[in-house]
Amino acid sequence: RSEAVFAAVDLGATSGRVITGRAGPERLVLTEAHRFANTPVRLPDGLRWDVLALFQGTLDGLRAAARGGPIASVGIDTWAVDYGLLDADGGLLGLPFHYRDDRNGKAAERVLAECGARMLYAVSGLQHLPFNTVFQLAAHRASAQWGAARTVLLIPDLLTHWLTGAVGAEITNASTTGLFDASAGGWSDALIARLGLERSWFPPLREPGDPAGTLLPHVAEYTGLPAGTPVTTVASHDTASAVVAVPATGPGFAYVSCGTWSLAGLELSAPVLTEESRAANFTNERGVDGTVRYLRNIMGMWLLEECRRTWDARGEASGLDVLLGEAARARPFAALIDPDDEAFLPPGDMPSRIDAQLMSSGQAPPDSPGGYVRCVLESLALAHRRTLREAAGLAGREPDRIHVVGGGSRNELLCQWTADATGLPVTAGPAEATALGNILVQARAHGLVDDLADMRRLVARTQELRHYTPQGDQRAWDRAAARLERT
Ligand code: LRH
Repeated sequence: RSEAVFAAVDLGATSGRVITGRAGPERLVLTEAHRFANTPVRLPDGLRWDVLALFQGTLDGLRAAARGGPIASVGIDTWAVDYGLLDADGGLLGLPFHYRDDRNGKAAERVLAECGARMLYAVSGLQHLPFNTVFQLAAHRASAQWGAARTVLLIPDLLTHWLTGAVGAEITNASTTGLFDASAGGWSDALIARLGLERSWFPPLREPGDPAGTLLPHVAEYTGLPAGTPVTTVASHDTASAVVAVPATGPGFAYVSCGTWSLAGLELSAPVLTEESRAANFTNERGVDGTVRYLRNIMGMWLLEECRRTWDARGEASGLDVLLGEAARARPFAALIDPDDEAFLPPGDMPSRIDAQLMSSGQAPPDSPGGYVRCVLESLALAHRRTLREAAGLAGREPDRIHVVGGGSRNELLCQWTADATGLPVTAGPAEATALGNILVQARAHGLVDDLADMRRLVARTQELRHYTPQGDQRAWDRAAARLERT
C-alpha cells in the first residue's frame, strides 16, 4: 500500500480541529473535517479547560472524518504542560486547570526554594515558566482531590485514554513537565521523589510512532470508525509535531513555531544544560527520534489575540486584514515592548497592559489599533532576533535560515520583519505544521515515510511556502534592539 488517510486531532488554546491527511511517499494533502471552539471556563476556584467539550469535539470530528472514507489511524496532539488527575477507578478528579490560571506563582517559588533552580535545570533542562507541570502539581497539593489521585495524565494522554481505555505518557509532552530527565530521556525518579510525588502516578512512556491502543467499542460506534481502529502515538506536544513538519532541506536551520506562542530556537542532538543556558532560560524539550528542541517561549500572537478580544468586547472590532493594513502604515518603532513580561500571561485587557509597560519605560502608548498591532509585531520580530541569537551563542551553532511555521506564518508583516530584524532569510509555512507533523508520524508508523529528513522533504515538496529576504534598513533594527535592551 503506497498511500493512506490518517486523522489528526489537533487541539490549540483557542480552537480544536480534526484534520484528515492523505499521505504517501509523494503526497501529503490535508482536509479539515471539523473545527470547534476551545473556550476556557472560569470557575470560583480558577480557570479551567472544558475537557468534556474538547472530547466531544474530538468525537464529532472523528465522525466527520469517518464519513470521508477509511481512516488508517488516529493521533492526538495538544498544548503542553496541563494535566488531569485520575483516581483509583480511572475517574477524572475535577476539570484540568488552564496554564494561564494564576494559582502557580507561589507554588513555583516554594518549589524553587526547596529544590533550587540549578538542580531542577541540571536534571530537566526546562525553562522556568510559572505553569510548568511541576509547579502546577505543587499548587494542586493542598486540594481535597490530591489524596484520591493515583495517575497524572497530560491532556493528549487523557484524551487518548478516553478514546482507547489505555494509559500511557507520550515522551515529547512528558519532557515539558519538569519531572523528566533530559539527559537520560525518562521520568526523573530523583526529582519525583524530591518533590514528594508518587512515582506510580506517572505512566510508562511512549515514543511517537508507538501504538497507543484501539478505539473503545462505544467510541467506534459513535464515530462510525471500524472497531479496532488504532490510535497511534504522535508527538503529542503540539510544538514537537510542528517542528517535525519544518520543511528544512539542510541542517543549519532555526525555527519559529508561531501561534498563540512563538517558540523560537534550534533543533539539537543533545541538551544544553549549562549555567549560562539556565540563566538565559532556554528549554530542552524532547522532539521525535531523540532530538532536542532548544528554544525559549515568546508570548507570541496571544498579545494580538487578546488585544482583539478587548477591542471586540468594547464594540471596536475590526478585521485582522484591516488591522494589519493599518499596522503596515503606522510609524516604525514608535513603541516597543518586551513581550515576555509575565503581566501579559493571564487573559484580560491587553492594550492597557501594553500601555502600562510602555509608560513605565517612558514611551507613549499607541493612539490607534494599528499602532498597537505594529508595536506587537515589531516587538515580536525583535524577540525572535534576540532569542535566536542567544540560542545560537549558547548552542554554538549559527543558523543560515529561519523557518516560520504555524498560523503566524500567514502574517506577512511578522515574517518580513523577522527577516529584517535577524538579517536571515525566512521561509514561511506550512501554517498547518502541527497537523502535518501529527499525520507524518502516523504515516511513518505505517511504513509510508522514513526518517525526519524524509518527512521534511515531503513537506517541502508538497506544501505552499513563501520566502522573505532581509530588506529595509538593517541599522534601524539594530538601533531598535538596542533601545529595547536599555528599557
Ligand atoms: C504551544 C505550547 C507551548 C507550551 C505552551 C503551554 O501551544 O504547547 O509549546 O509552552 O503551549
